[in-house]
Formats: sequence, C-alpha cells, structure tokens
Amino acid sequence: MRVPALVLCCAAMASAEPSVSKVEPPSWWTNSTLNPVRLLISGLNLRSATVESADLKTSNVKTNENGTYLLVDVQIPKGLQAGPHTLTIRTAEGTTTAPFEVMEPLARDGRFQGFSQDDIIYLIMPDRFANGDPANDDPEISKGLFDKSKPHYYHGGDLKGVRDYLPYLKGLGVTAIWLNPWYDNVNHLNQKEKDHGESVTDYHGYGAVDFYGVEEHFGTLEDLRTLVDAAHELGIKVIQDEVANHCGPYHPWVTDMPTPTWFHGTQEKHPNETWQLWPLIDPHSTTALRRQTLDGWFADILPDLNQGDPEVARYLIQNTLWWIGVTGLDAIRMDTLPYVPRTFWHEWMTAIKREYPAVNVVGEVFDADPAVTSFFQGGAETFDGIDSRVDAVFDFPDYFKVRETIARGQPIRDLAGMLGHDALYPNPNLLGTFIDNHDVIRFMNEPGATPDRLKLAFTWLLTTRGLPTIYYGDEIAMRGGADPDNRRDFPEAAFAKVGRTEEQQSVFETVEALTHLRSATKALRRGKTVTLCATEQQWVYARILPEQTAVIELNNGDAPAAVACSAPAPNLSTAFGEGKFGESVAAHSARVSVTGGQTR
Ligand SMILES: [Ca+2]
Ligand SMILES: [Ca+2]
Ligand SMILES: [Ca+2]
Repeated sequence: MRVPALVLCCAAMASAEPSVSKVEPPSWWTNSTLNPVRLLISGLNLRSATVESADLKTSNVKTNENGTYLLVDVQIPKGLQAGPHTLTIRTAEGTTTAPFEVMEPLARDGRFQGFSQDDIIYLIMPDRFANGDPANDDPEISKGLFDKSKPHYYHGGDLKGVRDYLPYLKGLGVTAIWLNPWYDNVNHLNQKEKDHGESVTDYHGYGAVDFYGVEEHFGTLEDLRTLVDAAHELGIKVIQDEVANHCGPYHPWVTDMPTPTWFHGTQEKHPNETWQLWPLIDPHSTTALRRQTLDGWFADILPDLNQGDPEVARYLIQNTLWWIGVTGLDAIRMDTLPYVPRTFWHEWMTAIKREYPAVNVVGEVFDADPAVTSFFQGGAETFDGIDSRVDAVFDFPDYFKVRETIARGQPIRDLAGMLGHDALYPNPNLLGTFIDNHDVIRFMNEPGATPDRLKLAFTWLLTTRGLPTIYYGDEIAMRGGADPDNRRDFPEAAFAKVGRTEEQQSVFETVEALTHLRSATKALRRGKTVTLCATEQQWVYARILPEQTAVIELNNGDAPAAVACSAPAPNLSTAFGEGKFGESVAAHSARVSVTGGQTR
C-alpha cells in the first residue's frame, strides 16, 4: 500500500520546475586565493539538480531535502575575462539559470590596510550618527519602522550621513571608523525580542537576515563602496563589524536549513547560551561544559551557527572575503568572539591573511578578567594547541577599571595595577582600548562622572598603549543610560563649533588636542610603557622610545597633588632634568610632557 503513496508524492513534486531566488556570494574574483568558490544557491525544486556553465568548472553539487538550497563549487579558470556568467541548473523536471559575476580585483593601493597602534578609531552606530539621505528613512519594503521618538526604532541615520561628516572626523583626529553591522535586517518589527512588552526593530544591525545585503535604511552596496573610497581619500580606514556566531531570528535559514547541521539545534530544540567563558579557558573543564557556551543560542533567541559544519565554515569565510574584496575595507571587528570555536577562527584568519595579508581583526571578549580576554588573542598556542591567529581583542579589563577609578573615583592605582597584567597577552600593544561603547552606559552616566573626569579618561585613553576607540558622541560628553539610551542620536548642531554648548566645546577641544598630540608623538603610540609611580590617586607613567619620551601625570584625586616619583626610569632625569616631577597637578586633571624626537 505504501508504494502508490510514494508515487503520488513524487508525481506531485515532479510537476514543479526548478527556480532560483538568490546566489551567495553573487560574485567572486579572478586570481583569488580561494578558488573554487562554493556557492549557496536558494530556490525551489532544486533537489538532485546538476549545474553547468560554459566557462566555469562546476563540481561537488549538494542539495537539501526540501530542494530549497543547492551548494556547488565553481572554479574560475586562470585568464578568464571578468564579466557576468550564467550557471545552468537542471533537474528531471526542467531547467533554470543562476547569475554569477566574475570580477577583476580592486586595486590594492590604499585599500585592505589593517589597523595599528598608530590609529585612532571612532565607533559609529550608522542609524544614530547622521541622516544624509531622508529618502531612505522609511523605505517602501520595510515601512513603519522609522520613528525618532522610539528608542528601538530606526532614526534615519545612514551611510551617506557618515560620508557627509568624514571631514568632521578628520578634524577630530580620527584615522579609522568602525561601523556597527550594515547587514540587511528584517523588514518588519522584531516580535521575538521585546522591551517592556514592546516589539523592537533591528536598527543596531545585529540581526542579519541577509549576510550579503546592505540594510535599506542605511543605503546600498554602492553607497557603502562610495563611503569606503571617500574615507580612504581622507586617510581614514574602514572597519566592518561582523557577526559569525549567529544570525537574526528571522533569517530564512531558521525555518529551512541549507544542511541538517547548519545550526546548533533547531528553532524548536536548541541549547540556551550560558554566557560562561570560564569553561573555554579552563584546561580542566569538559567538552560538554564548553559546548554549552559554544553552541547556545544567545538569549535563547539568536540562531547559533554551527562552524563545525564545513559548509557553514566555508560560507562564513567567503562572506568575510567578499565584503573586504567588494568594498576595499581595511579591518574587521568581530562580535561575540569567544562563542565560536577557536579552531574556526584559525581557519578564518588564515584565509583572510592569505588573500589580504595586512587586514586584521579585533574581537569582542566582554569580560573584566585579563586571564579570560588574553586567552582569545592570537599569536600563541593555548593549552589546547590552538592559536586563533586573531590579531587583537578589546581591552574590557581596562575599560571596567577606568569606569571604577576615573569615573567613580576609586583609587587610580587599581588602573595602573590592571596594566600590570599585560604579560598575559601575546601582544598587549594591539589591545583595543576604550572608555565607552554601544553596549554599556555612557561614561557621563556613571555616578560621579563629570566633564573633567571624562577629559581625564580621554587623557588615559590617548596616552596609553593599544588601539584607542572613541564611541561617537563621547567627544561632546553625550549622556545615555543602558541600551538603547546609550545610542541616542548625535546632535546635528554639535558637528559645528558654533552649534556646541560650552561643555561640548570644552570636551571636544580636549579630545581634539589629545588625538593630535598622540598622532604627532610617536612615543605615545609606540613607546614602551613604564609606570614611574602609582599612589592611591596619582599615577605617573612614561612612554619611552630611544629618541623620544613622554611622561603622563594623572591626578584622580579631589585636590591638587604633587606627584613624587622615587624611582624614575634611567633616562628620564636626563630627558627632563632633575626635580621635574613633583609639581602640583590639579584635581581630576593630567599633565602630558614630551621631550626629544620629531613630532609630525
Ligand atoms: Ca536616512
Ligand atoms: Ca531590511
Ligand atoms: Ca556559537
């Protein structure tokens, strides 16, 4: 009795011809280090299809049970002319085609540059910075998500707005911009994540439904390319915010997976994220404990991609190479780094370096303990024999200490003490330092914070080792509590001096002076760091090069204080003269002195 049923089923399916709705990636390059490229083709009735092309060699075709996804290797022969190509997809029931473009690589000069400690990064949430194109505020395909009175809705900021204010950033002394994700987000309200019972939008960019798309509220791929070119023209690098751990809850994969193991579990049945990082760094923990952290769905909502599935790993690696290659961008900020196996990062980093040797990556490891954060920086094998090769991680331990000490008034000696853990890191000079970001309350909302304390924090940020990042608006002392209040719109008037309040201008001038001092003073960027003395509320440290020395005296106390260094570094008395230190520094204030060397 079962045989006729089977025949009926297949006869019904057989009537449908194959069709294609999407090709990922839609394009690739001649002379790429990754060849063949593996395409993920979405459509209908693709089961058991074959793929052919006149000029491209195709192989290793796989389709999913539903016939909605097809994976195929496409080899781009040496010497092939760039241009549009067509893949012919055949099943027993019909034939369809898929477009695929072969491109010439972008010229390398002035692109794919990577960051270094010579850079000053500025973090921008594209929706909240500047509205350069009112026409995309409430796009036809995603109407109703724009409302400036609602903190979880789109506010109109876009890529054009960032481009319009590049000269402002240049003037501020910024040399690189990090934009929160520009991936395409869902075109309707996000009903799965609520705030006080209200649905939200994915304006922040961390809910991708298309890893190859640009969110229409922000602009187009062409707008992005124009922005990258314009930034490069001004000597500003571009850092892409990427997410490889998860996708948005409305990604089409969630209800129809390209392979049976695309995610860790399914929407119906999956592990929840434990947020525990310790099992990952603990040589005595178990695989089962680690898997809870590596495989869990964030907040039980965000679908956790399975990088252990070679098809997923390949998809993610190609996605990264595609964004770099198609825009010419310079570096990557990787979200939720610890929640992905470091074996994957090793493979991913190797693929990036092979094609773009200078492009580098700074990863988010949201933890106050340097024993945890240092574990995730590449450059050395850890107990498990893995070197992630990830260039840099953000310096969350110092961030937490800056908030406790400079904002809230606890002893600054604790901040000096935290720097004392640098030996844990393979490369402390490339740590991403910051006093604020899009996930924490603004510095100015800390109890005890004042504009003077903010200036003192900036003095630390721009004179200490590492890769300093300024969160948009901190240069004008923006306020903001917990997410989403910490993502208020940048006040347009404050882009110009004439529109700034006295307080905004005062903080702006300090930040501007410090960024320019850092850029002009090699010792502040590249010098060896030496703590000369650290009392309860005063900290004096030097940045020393053979040809130049900078000395930074921070007074975190409530009264003027004379700082007395009993053990100056050997060459300091020659550089500054005896008795230079010990002068009084005003409360919540700093003095930076530089001697020797060329400033530029
Ligand atoms: Ca807009
Ligand atoms: Ca969208
Ligand atoms: Ca994961």
